[in-house]
Amino acid sequence: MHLPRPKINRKNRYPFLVLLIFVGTLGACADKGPQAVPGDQVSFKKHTLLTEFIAEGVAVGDVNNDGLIDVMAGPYWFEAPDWKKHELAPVKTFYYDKGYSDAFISYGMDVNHDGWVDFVRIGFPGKEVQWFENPQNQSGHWKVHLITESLGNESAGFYDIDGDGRVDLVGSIPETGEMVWFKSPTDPNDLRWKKCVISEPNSPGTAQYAHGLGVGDMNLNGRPDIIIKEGWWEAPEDPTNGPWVFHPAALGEACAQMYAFDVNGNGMQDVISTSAHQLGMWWHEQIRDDQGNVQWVTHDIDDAFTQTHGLELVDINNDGHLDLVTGKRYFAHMGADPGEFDTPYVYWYEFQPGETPSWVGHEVDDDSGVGVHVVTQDITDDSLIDIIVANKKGVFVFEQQRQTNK
Ligand SMILES: [Ca+2]
Ligand SMILES: [Ca+2]
Ligand SMILES: [Ca+2]
Ligand SMILES: [Ca+2]
Repeated sequence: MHLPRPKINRKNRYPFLVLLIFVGTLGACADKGPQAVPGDQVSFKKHTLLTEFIAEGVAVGDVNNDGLIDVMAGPYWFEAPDWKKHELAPVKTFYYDKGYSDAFISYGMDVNHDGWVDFVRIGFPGKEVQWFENPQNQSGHWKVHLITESLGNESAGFYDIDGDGRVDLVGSIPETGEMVWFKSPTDPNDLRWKKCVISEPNSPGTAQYAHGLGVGDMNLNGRPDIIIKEGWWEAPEDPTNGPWVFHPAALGEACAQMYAFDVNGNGMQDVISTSAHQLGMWWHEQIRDDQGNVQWVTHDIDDAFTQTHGLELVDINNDGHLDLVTGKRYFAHMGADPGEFDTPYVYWYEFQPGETPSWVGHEVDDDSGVGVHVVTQDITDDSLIDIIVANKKGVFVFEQQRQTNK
């Protein structure tokens, strides 16, 4: 879900290599991996796993170790390929128009190193984060382990901060105003998630309901920095050595996930974000003067729908350019946000690089939307990126398919 992002546009760096690979791909067998296609040749087959509101976050992983990737959301896991529903925790009733669930951004990883994927679940913002231990095909509810009693920022999430190949947890402690990361356990005999400080106390972006958080390499030194709309913390060589240095930056309005990405290919990272509850998708252009002073200029990407509370940056059509996946967080504030009653779209935006970069919007679905995040990963073993969401409409898999021009 959050693999390290390419630092700069590879096409600009290695034009001949890319051309050779592209030509080679055209002449190679189809099973060598997905080919680059224009966005209008991409479509998605909708799988409805559930039409009840149980969660606004979702995770994937091979729960029963049969080689097929399954889906986990709220109190259930859904068994591929027919998405049979299994309880992993007691089921509670939530109402889409009256409140929230207890299952927000989620992630599938083998926490205890026993070879079985576990389910890590952020609860309501500012509340607990837990991991549910996969019972290795035994029946019954999964054993629950507490990671932290409190984690704030509505886009807290899962990123590999220390580069050990295992994803860690990033978010805030609202009570102290600290941005922190929790190192995921590396020793099966010590399953604590060690808290490491990123910020000084009373820092921006750390409130219970703070909006906007991302992890990306802002200064292109190969380390994952922490981005909020008020600026970014520069990762030190040893990320356990906090607090990290903060660089103030005006990175726009309240938003969801944030991504460092050199949108205009000039060797300086820009930042992409989408409004959590209002209207707007933006890229914030980094501009430096001769003295090295940095300014940020915000550009609109699209304004097709509101409540874009989940955003992913991923190459959907395999053309080497990272695209955007988002949608409406249906009924995010139970009817109080602008456009709450509008069509709950899921969209992907095909990136068109250049001096004036732009994105072409493609509709994925018009009756679901996203939760507080959106998962983009191939879960059907055809190397094509699928889209997985859980929100107030239910739980859905959008399986990528390709049309070929014949
Ligand atoms: Ca499976
Ligand atoms: Ca496990
Ligand atoms: Ca740039
Ligand atoms: Ca692309």
